[in-house]
Amino acid sequence: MALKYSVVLATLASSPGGQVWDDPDTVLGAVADAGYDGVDLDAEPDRIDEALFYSVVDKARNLGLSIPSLLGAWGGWHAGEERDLASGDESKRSYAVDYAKRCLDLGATLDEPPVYEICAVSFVPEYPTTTKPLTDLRRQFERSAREIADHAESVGVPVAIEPVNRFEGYAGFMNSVVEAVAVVEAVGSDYLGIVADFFHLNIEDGPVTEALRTAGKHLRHIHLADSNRQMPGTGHLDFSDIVRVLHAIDYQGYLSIDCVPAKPDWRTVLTSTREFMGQIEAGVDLQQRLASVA
Ligand SMILES: [Mn+2]
Repeated sequence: MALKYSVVLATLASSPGGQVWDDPDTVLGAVADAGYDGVDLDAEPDRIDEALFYSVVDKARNLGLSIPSLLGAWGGWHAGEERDLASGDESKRSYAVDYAKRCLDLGATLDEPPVYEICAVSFVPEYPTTTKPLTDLRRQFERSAREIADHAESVGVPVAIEPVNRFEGYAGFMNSVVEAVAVVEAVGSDYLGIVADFFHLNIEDGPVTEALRTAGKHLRHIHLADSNRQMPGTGHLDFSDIVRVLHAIDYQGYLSIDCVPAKPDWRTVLTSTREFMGQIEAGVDLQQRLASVA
């Protein structure tokens, strides 16, 4: 079965003219024309004007675009404030949990519940290793994940952990899929899963295909990029192998473009990614047909 494709719209905003909140008709029109199935919107209930948010939701729907995911902002560079789900400071940790709960409430107002993403990111990056004890980070993050998953269940909106590479998240904590699986299984909620971002996986996990199998039934959403965080086809990931694994684990979610910065320009990112993935999928289908007549 054909895979479904979406676009993390925040990633297009780094290219002139690609900011959906400034020009929704142009950006959403280009996404629909390029053959996408959906768009991922920013989860900022306190910052994005409500009327603007729902006008974008309506425009997307009228173009036949679903909203498979809401993107949480966790890094200081992205959020502009401290949102630390692994903080040892209880007031800071609960501030981040409250942000997540408001995002889930926002997701609950949409026709189809989107997957909402959470990450463990320190406000001030420490490299090569965080100075905070890993056991403390794990305990605090798991507590946050459990509180958020409880809320997710009560409002019927799924939540998923995105492991983030050491340069952007905590260096040494929640960087890999296997760490996320451990928290997901410890919490044990059907409403808590995993987001696999190929750029992060390529840095922190083993082969991307192996990491996808490790995520397995917990995989809720994918951030699509090549090993260099640019358009698929420009790095060294084997997308034919990736597509075969997604079929093998019966992945039902979307692959959403998360290529930053959007180069050479946002329109090329849209059209080239969709064309490339279409060719990859067609090649995998042809291989299967050849095998079936051998
Ligand atoms: Mn991502």
